[in-house]
Amino acid sequence: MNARYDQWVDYLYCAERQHAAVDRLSAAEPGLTLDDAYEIQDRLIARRISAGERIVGVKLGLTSAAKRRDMGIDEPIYGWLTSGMQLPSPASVDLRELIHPRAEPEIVFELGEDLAGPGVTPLDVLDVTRGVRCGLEVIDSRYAGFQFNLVDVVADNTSASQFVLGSTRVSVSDLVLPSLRCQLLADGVALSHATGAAVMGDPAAAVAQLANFLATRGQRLEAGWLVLSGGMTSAVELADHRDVRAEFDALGSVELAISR
Ligand code: OOG
Ligand code: MG
Repeated sequence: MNARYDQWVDYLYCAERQHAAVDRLSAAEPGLTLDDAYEIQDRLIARRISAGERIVGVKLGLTSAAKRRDMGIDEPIYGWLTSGMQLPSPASVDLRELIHPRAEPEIVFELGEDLAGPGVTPLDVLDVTRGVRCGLEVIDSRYAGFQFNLVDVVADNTSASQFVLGSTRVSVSDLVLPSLRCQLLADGVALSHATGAAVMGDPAAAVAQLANFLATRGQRLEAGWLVLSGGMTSAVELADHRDVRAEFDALGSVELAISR
């Protein structure tokens, strides 16, 4: 299997570098398991690290009903964030360097201490959180038609492409995360809105589940890392717009300009 893992890593790495969509892994290899997919994901990130990037955090995916409905997958997933994915603010993305990008608003945790499962609770997450920011994640599935199953999307590092953070960091003691409101706008027009509760009832619960899941794979969240807790609303296709903006209660706003 090891040689085949590396073959799939090459396949997905090249698709990203060449911004060319590829067929789903599961079409060619229907026997791949979720464990295989996380192994491919780990090796994909190892490839980026040997090319000079470093891990800056973790992203959760499919933590809201809107995202699960849109993507047709009913369980949360996670992937890795690397230094090369973080955009300086004000951010802009160039459509010519991506495949079919979309953006989604997220609540982002900045961890002040390590956090290792099992048994991590939402309160433990709040205890180690240095602060929370708003963010926009740009996802860009490497699969044709932005269509995939659970195993495909996990192997593809959960469609991670780029992200940008808002400039305001707020202490968790000054926030009630489930009631934090956010609105997603494109070209100044409001598209959708949600509260933090859209993320598994409480984004801190989603992060706790992540820490516990990482523990089953011998991994932990580390001090200084960012955690993107998952898209709160449906994602918006960037090709249709000139800019996308997310406005949050208490956390300010974050914006992405789109060039082509
Ligand atoms: C999968 C990644 C989902 C989120 O926040 O739910 C994700 C996808 O939609 O392509 O990042
Ligand atoms: Mg996301």
